[in-house]
Amino acid sequence: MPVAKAGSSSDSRVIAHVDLDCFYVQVEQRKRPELRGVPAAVVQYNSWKGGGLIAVSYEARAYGVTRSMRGDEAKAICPNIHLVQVPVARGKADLSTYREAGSEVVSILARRGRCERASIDEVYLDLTDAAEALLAEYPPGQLEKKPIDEEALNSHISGLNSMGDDHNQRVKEWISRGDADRRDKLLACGVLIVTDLRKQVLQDTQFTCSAGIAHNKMLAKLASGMHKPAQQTVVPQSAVKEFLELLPIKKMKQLGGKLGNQLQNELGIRTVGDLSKYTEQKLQEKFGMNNGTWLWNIARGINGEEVESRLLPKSHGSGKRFPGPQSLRIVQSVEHWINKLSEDLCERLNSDLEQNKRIAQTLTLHATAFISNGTDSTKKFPSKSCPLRYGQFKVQEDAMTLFRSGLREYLGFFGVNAFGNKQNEWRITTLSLSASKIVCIPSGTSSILKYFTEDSDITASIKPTEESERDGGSKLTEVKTLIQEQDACVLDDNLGTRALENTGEAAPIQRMPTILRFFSPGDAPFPIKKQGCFKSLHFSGAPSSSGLPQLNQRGDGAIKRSACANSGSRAEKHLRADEWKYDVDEIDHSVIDELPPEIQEEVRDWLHPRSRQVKQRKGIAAYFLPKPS
Ligand code: DCP
Repeated sequence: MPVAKAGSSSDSRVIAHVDLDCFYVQVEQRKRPELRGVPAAVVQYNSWKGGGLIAVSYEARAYGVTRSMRGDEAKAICPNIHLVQVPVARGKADLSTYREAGSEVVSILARRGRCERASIDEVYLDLTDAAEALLAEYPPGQLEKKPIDEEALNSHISGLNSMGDDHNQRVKEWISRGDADRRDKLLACGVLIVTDLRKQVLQDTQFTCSAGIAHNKMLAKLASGMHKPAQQTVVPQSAVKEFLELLPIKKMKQLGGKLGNQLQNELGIRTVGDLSKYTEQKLQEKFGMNNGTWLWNIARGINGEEVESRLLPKSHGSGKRFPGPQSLRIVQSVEHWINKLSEDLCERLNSDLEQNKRIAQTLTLHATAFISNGTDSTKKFPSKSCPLRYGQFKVQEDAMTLFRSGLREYLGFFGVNAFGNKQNEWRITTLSLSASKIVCIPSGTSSILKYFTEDSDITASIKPTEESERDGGSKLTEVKTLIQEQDACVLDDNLGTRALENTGEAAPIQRMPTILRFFSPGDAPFPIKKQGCFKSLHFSGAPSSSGLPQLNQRGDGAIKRSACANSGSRAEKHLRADEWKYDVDEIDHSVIDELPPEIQEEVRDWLHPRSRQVKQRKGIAAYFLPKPS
């Protein structure tokens, strides 16, 4: 749900959205330079009709090739197109090369400001500090004297009528105008900074990217898509109204779905200009206070959303599609693929743990399904979540429990018994697993780290509570045979990373392993003794710039969670204010006694940060930034 935030004072920020051009294609072009400058596309691991296209070069787009096509279709309209198959591992697309390439770019972009990795190939930057510093170097009347890079002169300035031969001259004048207001001057500095960054990305990685520069995230994102590839677009405050006027509301973030449909169907609103004609009160009456204010704001280009300090992905996901006749129809086939997805997911969780000292806390299973004889296609297979236990077999086991729980609920919509006679009526067409709620492990907790990397008996003893879930489950004696029968000609599809980002997570179905409760944000149940009984404490996520939980300034026992981010001064200023709160004295120490002996001491130390020397920790960027030469 959108959150209405005040936009006041946010219009002096300098925010950029950087998006790599036809990203997977560029990664393949770097591996095989002969693919540069020619029509090319990356296709899914799926040979049916030449495979589904997931990334298309701009040369191929000129022939009318689009992402929604299959390889054969693309060849029909562009016979000389080069189709490159996405790398494959475990019978499914392996996106690790693309993820790593994305990290290379992030490490460069993060050098100039707060950086939020928004997807595999998209980044938001808050360049306000850098722009202010640059502006300070050039006092009034001096900015025009700064030599301007040719690439910056190719920028598109929204609202500036600069068509024709004098484009670069007009842009130059706009950038160096002595009489511009401060906000425009800051944006002009943003133009110069983003130009430098894009050039650096190209030089170091061989990738081109496009960018949008504006006073907020929403406008920057919309702007980056205006001129592609390898271009940048600026939206000054004075041009916002015109910029948004004819924009279809469906292009706005969060209006692509239900709320957007409601606006269209119930009020006949097609464009942002249409939306801006409604008063805030009217929108609040129709859509509630929060949504109403948010809609009123976005219609005016007001968006107070901060750029979060995050260089690493928010979640990990692994998924696969089973289209048409390849749909899965027996539990054993589902289990086979869940095991594959779990392997993939665990590999990434382990590497995140090793490299970045981060752990994920929630495992979610998503699936799409249909009932072969069913008529009601509106019923969706429910996504199911539970606390994530580290170790491949545990993930496999928990994912199967989630699947059975989801299947039972899904079939319940149709009055079908999940594991009864009619079990063959269901079909699964996509399966995916995601690991989310990722937090950093406090620095210095090396034995906690070990606990997560090993398949410890302690976690093995914490089994999902819904034993009954297993009753109708897998009796896997002949799995391989069954799989061969059913999935011999499975066509593989890469689900894409985006699909896994926003999950509607259901409530946990099991009690949290004790150790996980130490790391759990949200409403995790942390048992404390209170008048002889247990009560739950509310933890809410609060990144801090240090690697350790700390007492707050008031010394009242509030703890701040460690941030997985670089700790620049501005980044610190914008950390969220909510905190993990507990009263140290109220914690039941028997909880600690449950932990493996080697970590008990560390956890005790952690719970009493006052007695602990808080180590200065390097920002997470240190994991990415190139070593000084
Ligand atoms: N991707 C995917 N499945 C999708 C959409 C995208 O696997 N349904 C992958 C391939 C893309 C990458 O994500 O290369 C980035 O997606 P974008 O939407 O940013 O598209 P591109 O970078 O390919 O092209 P553009 O230059 O239009 O941004």
